[in-house]
Amino acid sequence: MAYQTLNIEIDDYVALIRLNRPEALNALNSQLLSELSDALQEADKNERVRCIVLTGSEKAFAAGADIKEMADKTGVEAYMDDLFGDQIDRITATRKPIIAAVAGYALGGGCELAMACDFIICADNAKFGQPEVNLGVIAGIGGTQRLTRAIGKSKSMDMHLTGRFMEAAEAERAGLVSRVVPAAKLIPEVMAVARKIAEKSQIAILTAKECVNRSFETTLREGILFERRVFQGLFATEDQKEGMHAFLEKREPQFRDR
Ligand code: CO8
Repeated sequence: MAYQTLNIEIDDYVALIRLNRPEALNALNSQLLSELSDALQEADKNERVRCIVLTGSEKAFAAGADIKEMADKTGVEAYMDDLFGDQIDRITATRKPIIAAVAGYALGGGCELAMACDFIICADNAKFGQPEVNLGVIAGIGGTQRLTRAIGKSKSMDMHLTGRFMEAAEAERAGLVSRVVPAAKLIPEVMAVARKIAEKSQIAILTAKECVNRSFETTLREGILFERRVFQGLFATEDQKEGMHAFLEKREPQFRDR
């Protein structure tokens, strides 16, 4: 499908999705979010895709929700439209792994979108922030919840209440991002990580993602039980036999998603 606000390339079982509204620093409007949720659902169904990379431009991953589009909405319209609720739910329902490759600004909804991905690798010029308080609102697609889980209450409160920006080095120290790389190497480095993921047994990858995400939704006891059952279930796959026998035979595994 052709999209107006996204560019998509698929290569080596990795879909690289670029947000493409340079005139507004990739601000998230309803068209972009709707196209992105459609594109992710397509990628989930596409057998040529085993891992997804979501990125923006060198200057901005996304500078937040589109303020022009939202500015004059009434409270009733925001509520009745369930402003961005449905689209972000569809985005987070993606089953294949999504890596956010963040360069430049990831602000407001942009920071929240990056956090809705499975993990974030950022460039050394990245700047994260939840500056919605400066606009008289608060985060609206998970920022108060996901940022707090990622970096703890004190830093999350600091970000949400002051609206300050967090640079890449602090984001790595705080655990918001998994790695920081030089800006010029961001896409090649993230694509290499994505290709590594794409080489593994897909059932192991998909269930690992589901189990980690389950830890945010349930008690420790239930989460551990869920993981245990999934782990045990994987012994019914050919990929488990192949992975373990390849190790014992000192060769590379040939996973077949069975
Ligand atoms: N919405 C709409 N347009 C934007 C946005 C935005 N969020 N951010 C930048 N732009 C536009 C500017 O208006 C400007 O357009 P124009 O040239 O037509 O005037 C163009 O992008 C370039 O921006 P600047 O000239 O401002 O560029 P600078 O380099 O001077 O500054 C900044 C870059 C610091 C990123 C600055 O643009 C800025 O502060 N942007 C707004 C950041 C912000 O407040 N984000 C939060 C938005 S609210 C939000 O995200 C709510 C989340 C909850 C719902 C989420 C749903 C997706």
